[in-house]
Amino acid sequence: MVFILYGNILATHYRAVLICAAEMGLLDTPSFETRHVDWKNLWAPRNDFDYDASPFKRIPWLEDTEAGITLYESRAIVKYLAMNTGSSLLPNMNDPVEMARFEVACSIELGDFSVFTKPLLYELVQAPHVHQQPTNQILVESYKRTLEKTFKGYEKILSRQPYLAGDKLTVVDLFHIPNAHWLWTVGDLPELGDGTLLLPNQEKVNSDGTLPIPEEQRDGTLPFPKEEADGNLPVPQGVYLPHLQAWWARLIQRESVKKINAEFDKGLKEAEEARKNKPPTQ
Ligand SMILES: N[C@@H](CCC(=O)N[C@@H](CS)C(=O)NCC(=O)O)C(=O)O
Repeated sequence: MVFILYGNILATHYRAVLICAAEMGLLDTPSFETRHVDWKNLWAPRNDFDYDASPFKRIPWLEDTEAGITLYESRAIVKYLAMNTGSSLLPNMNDPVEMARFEVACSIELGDFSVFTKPLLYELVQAPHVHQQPTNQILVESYKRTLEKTFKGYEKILSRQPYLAGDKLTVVDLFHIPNAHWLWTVGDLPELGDGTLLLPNQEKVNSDGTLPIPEEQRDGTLPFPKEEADGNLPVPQGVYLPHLQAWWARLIQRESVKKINAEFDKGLKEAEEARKNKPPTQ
């Protein structure tokens, strides 16, 4: 069987599939190939685009040459690859409780996380740097405020279990990485930590990998940034969400994640060089 994945390393959804494929041990095997898609092919008004492969003219899409099918939608692609490879990154499909917990996690990833991080990334990165449009600060503030609430919910979940669907890593944890990583590296997701990859003090970690609940939170409340004297909420520097930050540190340090994120960093630098060297348009 050969899977051919079409995309571009700068595309967050393509990167999510690559990270999961790396975790499944598919990379650098004869069963897995990638094909670069230039943004021009997506954005230019061309009629020769293969809409059967990707009806919304977006990346990624996947061809399975053996089954003779083409799939789009990154999350569906990942689940398809995981089923085909018997990956442990999926729950046990015959266990209704495991499946339900996994579905809950998939639902919050899409409905509470990606739906806000994707447009936030657009406002902070793509609008100013790719489309030469001003960043809409009102939208930025509103996405960030909603994400603060999302991350407080994540903190509660992750204080009970090490991963979003339960005790083990699943694809849904990995789906978060591209958007979160890009925003975090540009400094706009302080909830994930200060960038120094704080790993929890090993002796303080519970045997199941979770962090103990700190003394001051035993009453079940979460510390919330207090209002500044001028009535504004402070920039959430040093936000104390230790279980969320430990989860993030665990994810970001996985070999597969480091490898694909390094390819992304390289792709970003190359794109920046190409932009600088482009002759100015008349
Ligand atoms: N829901 C889709 C979203 C795919 C998507 O938005 N891809 C972006 C790149 S990350 C794209 O192709 N953008 C080009 C465009 O919309 O013109 C998925 O999960 O695959």
